[in-house]
Amino acid sequence: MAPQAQDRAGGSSEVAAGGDKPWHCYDTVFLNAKAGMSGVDKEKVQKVVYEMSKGSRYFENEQRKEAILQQRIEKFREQAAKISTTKLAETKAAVDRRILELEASRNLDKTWMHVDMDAFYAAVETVEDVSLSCKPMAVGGMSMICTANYEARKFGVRAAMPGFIACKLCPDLVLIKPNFEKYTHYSELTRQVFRLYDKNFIARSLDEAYLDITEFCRTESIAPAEVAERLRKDVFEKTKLTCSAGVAANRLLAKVCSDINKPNGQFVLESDREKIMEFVSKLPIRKVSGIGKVTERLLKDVLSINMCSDLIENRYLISALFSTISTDFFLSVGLGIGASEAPHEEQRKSISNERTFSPTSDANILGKILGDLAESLSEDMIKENLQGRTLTLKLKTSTFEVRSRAVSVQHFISSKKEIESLAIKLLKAELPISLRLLGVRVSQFKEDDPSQKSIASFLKDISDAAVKDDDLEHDYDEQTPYLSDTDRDTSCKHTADQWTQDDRCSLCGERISSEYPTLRQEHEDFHFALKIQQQDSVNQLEVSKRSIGKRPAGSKNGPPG
Ligand code: TTP
Ligand code: MG
Repeated sequence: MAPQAQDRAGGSSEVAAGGDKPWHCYDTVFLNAKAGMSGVDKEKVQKVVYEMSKGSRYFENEQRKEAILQQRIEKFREQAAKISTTKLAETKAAVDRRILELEASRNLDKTWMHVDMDAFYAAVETVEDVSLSCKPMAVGGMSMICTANYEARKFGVRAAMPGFIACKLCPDLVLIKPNFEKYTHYSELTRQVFRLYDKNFIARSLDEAYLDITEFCRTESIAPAEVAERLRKDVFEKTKLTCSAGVAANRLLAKVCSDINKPNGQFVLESDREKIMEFVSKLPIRKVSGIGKVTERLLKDVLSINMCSDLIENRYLISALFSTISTDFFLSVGLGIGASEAPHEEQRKSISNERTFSPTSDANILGKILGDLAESLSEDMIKENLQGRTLTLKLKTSTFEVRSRAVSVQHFISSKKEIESLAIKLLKAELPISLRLLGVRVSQFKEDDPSQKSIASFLKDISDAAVKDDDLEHDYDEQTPYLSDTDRDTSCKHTADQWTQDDRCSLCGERISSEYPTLRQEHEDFHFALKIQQQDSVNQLEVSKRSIGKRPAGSKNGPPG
């Protein structure tokens, strides 16, 4: 199937301006369709999402972000308008040379497979309770769901959507609390299979991995499509879970391919230059990992770049507008060359770690979280032999405002002590503050060339200096609000004693067992959801109550009476 055939809901650039349908202007991650959502009534979903979120802090934050993005688009437009034909002509020779270099680096001898589990968390829950198999179901809570099964996706329910909106879209939705231990266990089982095909496979998250199957195809004398069939069968036998696979000459394309025939399917893109060029000519830029909402909007709205091949058609303009490193990335995408093949692209620019938690302004708790983050970041850096000079602290306030604060030091750091002390200093300057997320990032590695600007820093340069929001830097995470890998593994690890001081909800007096700290978060989320829903009808309130009542066995707290 051609990638275009699967094109899903578009960004707000595609929607008409508000008018009597204000929801048309509200573009949020909840509207980005995932696999299994192509038949969804987008208009209906958009309206429900708009009606149920308007007035909330999340909604206000989305509007603020949209306004900032508009400003950036305008600045970018002005910048583009200033590019003279002389300037374009000047870039011509260098760009054409670069294209030749990139072409020369194209490697069609490798066969990469990207494997991605289908509706992973939901599928694991279903394996353990088959009665869920025919019901619309999502894993998560009233404030946020991690994923939904394909039955629920038909209603527009998707990952990162608040559970109370999902319940409105699909009143029979069953909500299951996440159990990360289970997902890690099943992930390990899938990895045991991956190892048989490529012992050096690259795990990207709990549910996806890249495998270099070149050697396997050669030694077993079988075609890539057959390897994909075999691997998917092996994964199923081991786990009773289905997965989808994409095969191509590089990782970038293999990832795009694994999504084409989801769920329980596969797509093989032949390692042939012409076939690849044809494929990218129909591939919307947003499908490429690394091109998020912001980059998409800049390229689409200002430069009318929609498909990956348009990046090549507009190569001189791109080169005049973007840094060398970003231009390289865009050209590689336009040529269907994996970033790893393009010289200089493999190098890692930063390493980070972040955690989401219940909003708190307790400086001791914030300090403790920073200590934990510094420790695991330091461990990762030591494992990867990285040392950096810049420490960035990311903060998300309880009102969803994202800020970042950075400090650069003379020497290179990697120890927990150094990271923690710099991060604490940055945090102290912000106190008092109520936060729901903290993150630490180290960059400016020893081997970095500071003259090379990343796309994020470029976009930052053209942005309003007064704007402190670092969302652009997290363009890749534009599927946010999202539990990053780190969050997924740790968000349930609040120690019970954080809550023992107060085991009654201050809002409704409900007793909350300190044995189940995550239930407290759920409970608080429920109040948050109720607050937003007060603007809606009583019926909607009933829907939420029914849904929260569907907690799995073992949950001790029901909805407040
Ligand atoms: P995905 O592979 O993006 O989604 P999925 O496996 O549930 O569905 P499919 O691949 O069939 O489209 O993510 C893998 C898991 O990561 C998912 O099961 C739950 C978790 N996750 C979150 O916690 N938050 C998110 O926003 C997303 C997208 C995923
Ligand atoms: Mg998946």
